[in-house]
Amino acid sequence: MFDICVLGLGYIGLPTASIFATKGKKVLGVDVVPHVVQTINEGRIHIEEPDLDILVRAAVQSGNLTAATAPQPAATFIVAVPTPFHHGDGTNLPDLSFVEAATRSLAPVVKKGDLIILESTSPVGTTELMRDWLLDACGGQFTEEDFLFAHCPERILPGQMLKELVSNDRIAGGLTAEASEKAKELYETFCSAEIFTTDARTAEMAKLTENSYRDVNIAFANELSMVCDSLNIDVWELIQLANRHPRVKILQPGPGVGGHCIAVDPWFIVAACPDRARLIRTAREVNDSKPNHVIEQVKERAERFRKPVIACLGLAFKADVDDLRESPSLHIAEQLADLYGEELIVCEPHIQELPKSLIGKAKLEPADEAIKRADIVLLLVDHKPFKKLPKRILDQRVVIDTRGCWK
Ligand code: SAJ
Repeated sequence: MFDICVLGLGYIGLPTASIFATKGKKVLGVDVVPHVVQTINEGRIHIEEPDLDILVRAAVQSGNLTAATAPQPAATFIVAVPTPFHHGDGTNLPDLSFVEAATRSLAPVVKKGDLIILESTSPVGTTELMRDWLLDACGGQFTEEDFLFAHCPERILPGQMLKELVSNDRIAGGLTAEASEKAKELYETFCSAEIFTTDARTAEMAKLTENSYRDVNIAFANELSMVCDSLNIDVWELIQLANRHPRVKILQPGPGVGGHCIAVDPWFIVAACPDRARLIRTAREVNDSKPNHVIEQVKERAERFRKPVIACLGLAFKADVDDLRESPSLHIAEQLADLYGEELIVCEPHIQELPKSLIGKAKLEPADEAIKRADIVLLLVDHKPFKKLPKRILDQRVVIDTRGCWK
């Protein structure tokens, strides 16, 4: 029997399963995609994250981590599957189908006393739903006293996951006090920071609150940047000066907010309390409106060229990662490709091939070469290599720097 069975071997499940394995736990990692399972069993990885390859190889070589497409009996089950949203009528609604499927898939293997943990970021009440789904799938064989359920959200920052996995404080929110304690003990295996116990609903809301807090604060910066464009004020200088106040700490504007967390999780609060979560909804709308603002800026500056050559620097959703999913920069590049066709050059040091959506519509080139040919240089991601470019190569170019990278 396994100590831990982790369902979902993505950005959260894979590092979590691997770190438990390197701490001596017998871990089964489960993913519904056979290719993912095969890759991991070969000691390799299917996603990019600094040093994750080393951790997974060590975990697999130790014999403590194996992957499979279906769960097997274990003392603890950790569900770390995606919780996206689907577009509802004027709002966005959580899609819990992956959590439900993963939970129901446990029915053939669970036994009395098992600890079942939800790690996926989820709307308030999801841990209770998991309990109901599992009991239902078990067909009356068990009661709720037979299992321990807890929500233990992750907080790790893409790009620094392995460090943060160990050093970030965590929250363990059980449906019972015993479940919270058992979950806390489990994460103490590798977490060197504090683990706070609470109830499941508070833990669910805490995770949503953290990402909404950041979204609201980025929205403030993005709104300021749009206001400053109208008032002809340099927003970067403005923020730098305002932040000299001892109680002001404004975040940085950008081309929009991407990734799978900050642009998603606030909707779970809005969906639960649409009449009350007004600021959170507006922040989402402000951040989602930023890519169009950038496109309008480009259109305005491109008017004076007959056939403007535009270089887009960066496609990733943030600096120094290769993740293009849910990236406002990619969205902007796609829109510009439709507007300016072949004359669009994209530069992304973290990829070797153009993403599918840009194939045949734009060219992928190193930044220095692209800038040489460009009339307009649009900086979308503040990757380290872009920051290091010599300023003089931007002379005589129209520069739109959405990140304040070259200030
Ligand atoms: N961004 C700005 N301006 C800023 C900061 C960020 O425009 O001043 C943009 C980024 O460019 C990016 C987006 O926001 O498009 C999100 O980036 P991020 O680095 O703030 O966060 P993520 O999405 O990589 O990770 C977040 C983290 N949450 C918080 O910092 C509260 C991380 O700790 C969570 O674990 C992760 O979401 C998650 O999985 O929920």
